[in-house]
Amino acid sequence: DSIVGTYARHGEINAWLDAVAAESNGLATVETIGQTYEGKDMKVLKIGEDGTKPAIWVDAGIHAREWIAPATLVYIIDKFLSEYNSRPELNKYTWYMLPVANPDGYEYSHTSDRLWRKTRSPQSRRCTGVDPNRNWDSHFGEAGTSSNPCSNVYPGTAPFSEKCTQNIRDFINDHKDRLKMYLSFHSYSELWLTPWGWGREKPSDNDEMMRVANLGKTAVQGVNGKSWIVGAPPDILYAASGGSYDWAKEKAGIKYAYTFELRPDGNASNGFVIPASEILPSGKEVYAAVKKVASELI
Ligand code: 0X9
Ligand code: ZN
Repeated sequence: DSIVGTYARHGEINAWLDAVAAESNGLATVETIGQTYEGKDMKVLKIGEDGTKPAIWVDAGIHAREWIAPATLVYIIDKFLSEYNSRPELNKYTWYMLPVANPDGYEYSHTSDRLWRKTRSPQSRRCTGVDPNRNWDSHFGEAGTSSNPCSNVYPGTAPFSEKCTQNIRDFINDHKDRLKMYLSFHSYSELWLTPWGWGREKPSDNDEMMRVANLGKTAVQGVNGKSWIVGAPPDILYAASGGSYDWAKEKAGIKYAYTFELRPDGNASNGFVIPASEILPSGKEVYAAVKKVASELI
């Protein structure tokens, strides 16, 4: 039975990726891009032929407690597998999907602490974990971080101190010539975050970043009426350095790099914990947006 629409465990998601790839008649394959600190396999689903087409990367679950993000990406993968061959905006790309980018933290949020955010590598005698969305080599350790290893925004001792960010970095670097877009799913607040996260400076192609983001926002709105806010983190949320999408654009040279903050909206208190009945509506609106923006990249 399918895990689509459920908050599945990491092992269930990995097993499901293997199963859907095996049943896909060669459309999809699984690549293990490495292991985590605790030895868990990080599995990427590749959809479409590898090595020729332009490519798009999508990850979810960099933050452990943001369960709607992996669940939304699982929904999207399921839709892709049935619609990829018939939709030109999908099949002109090869897609690389990583539903759980921080498996150690994700499992810990299931077994021990529902609101765990970070990785699970020991950092001091008392405290565990690095914020994997502060651990990338883009303005490392600047705004929105803390040097206290017990903090939820502790960036680590150096960029890419964490196995999970290293593995993603290495895969992306191996494919960066073909990667046109980098998407990262977080929660919550219903935001479409444009570069840069680290400060108020804007990229030279900011108008194009905003054009595509606003098309995505409109696509989201068309499904369930949700009105996402589009903008750069320092303008609409808070500045945060060492983030994955900033690295993807600045260092890997992937032009279109966005972070989504999924359901619920920013008025929710403890919006990390939302009912599983939100997964399908979230999946539908985000799938519509991903399809729309994929047709718009130049
Ligand atoms: O703080 C974060 O990492 C993200 N918000 S969350 O509530 N999901 O933790 C925002 C990240 C925006 N990206 C960068 N600032 N690089
Ligand atoms: Zn997050």
